Amino acid sequence: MTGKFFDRSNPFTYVGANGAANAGFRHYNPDQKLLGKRMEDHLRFAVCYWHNFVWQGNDPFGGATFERPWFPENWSGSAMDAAKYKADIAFEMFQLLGVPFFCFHDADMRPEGNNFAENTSNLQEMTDYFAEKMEQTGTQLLWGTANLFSHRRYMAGASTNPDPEIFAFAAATVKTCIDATKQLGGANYVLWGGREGYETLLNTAIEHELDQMGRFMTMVVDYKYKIGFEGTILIEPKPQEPTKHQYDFDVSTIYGFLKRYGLEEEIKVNIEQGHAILAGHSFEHELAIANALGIFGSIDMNRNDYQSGWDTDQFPNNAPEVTLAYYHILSGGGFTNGGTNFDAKLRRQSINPDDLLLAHVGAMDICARGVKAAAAMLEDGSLQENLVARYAGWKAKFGGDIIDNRYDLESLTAKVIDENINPQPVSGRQEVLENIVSKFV
Ligand code: XLS
Ligand code: NI
Ligand code: NI
Repeated sequence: MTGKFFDRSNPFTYVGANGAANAGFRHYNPDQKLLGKRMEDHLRFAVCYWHNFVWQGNDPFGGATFERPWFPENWSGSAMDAAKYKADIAFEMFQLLGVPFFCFHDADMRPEGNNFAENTSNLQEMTDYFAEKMEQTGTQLLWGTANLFSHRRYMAGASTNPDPEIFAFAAATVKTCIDATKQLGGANYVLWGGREGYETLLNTAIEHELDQMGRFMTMVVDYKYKIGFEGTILIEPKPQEPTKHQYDFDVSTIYGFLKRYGLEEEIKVNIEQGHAILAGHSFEHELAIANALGIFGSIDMNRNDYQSGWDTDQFPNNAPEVTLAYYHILSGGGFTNGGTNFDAKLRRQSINPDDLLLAHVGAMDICARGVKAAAAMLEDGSLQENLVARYAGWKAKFGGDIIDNRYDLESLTAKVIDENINPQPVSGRQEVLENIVSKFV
């Protein structure tokens, strides 16, 4: 049931900054040290299973374009054998790319069963198969997740569904996926609320749905402790698509949700570049907010098409954007359990197997270029120094006293009058700071 899929057998290597495009990595040099840490350990790259090995190239106007041998219409054996062959190809790709991690949904790795029991036994068989492949190749799991949005049972949501039986089915499915993630030593478990939102308020009880989602998340956290899963639980914000209004709109909204349900110490965020844009933010805005609120976890490094506005999940290729993202990640101390997942898919005309590989090579390289620039910006320290100088008043006695609650409105008013306080504006120096960034990108 095999047959060669990729035309290559040697992994891509670092070819240096003068190497030809598509010959290998021009920036990604795993062992190179940045800020005292290996580049590979800063970036913690992961390849996603779904867009690479499951998505067939459909768009709203056309069907499959990719014709992979493991797709049902091209496969003559059993669905389980197709899933195993697909896994063989996936792990071959992880090795050719030299990525340390991958990510999966249950629905990506196992054939869909006719009921919950079949789904679970299919998942278990594939989890055991993945465990063997991971053992053989050394590839690790960044995160696992459950697909609670594709099947029609979830059309009105999973944990926020009006039907408690669907809530139960979703909860049971997540339990099996956390079990699989734990078995495979996953560093995180992700919850993306694909259909946790609504299409119309005419049929939606928002407060009820939020309470259901809070209950669901609490069950997930309780179960994590019960089984001793050591990974981090992450929620992935996205404002819309597929539902018109999604509850996990952005990082700030998620923080409010976590606070309301007492989960802010338990759950962090997996921030996707394209979702940040869809929410009307920049990626670095979302990263900076997550750092400020103490809930930064991991990233999905895939971008949108800026003209169409859709979540097109394209591979990253914008050096300044990627640099600013890693600048905020490194400023916050870098990844711990998290990493850089490419939740990215090819354009549907890119049908050659080699396109899959080279898309990732380019994406890894642009991230390496970004993280090198970000590390250089931190080492240079000018931006940091500017920040310290800008807020210096708050470190001095007067600012410190305000923060320490030594003043109220009346005593501040008295001080302004007594000391004739008449502050003068100072420059924000935005262009000067942008010029500093340009020096490194
Ligand atoms: C979809 C999301 C999804 C999550 C995992 O827009 O990005 O792919 O990352 O369910
Ligand atoms: Ni997405
Ligand atoms: Ni994503």
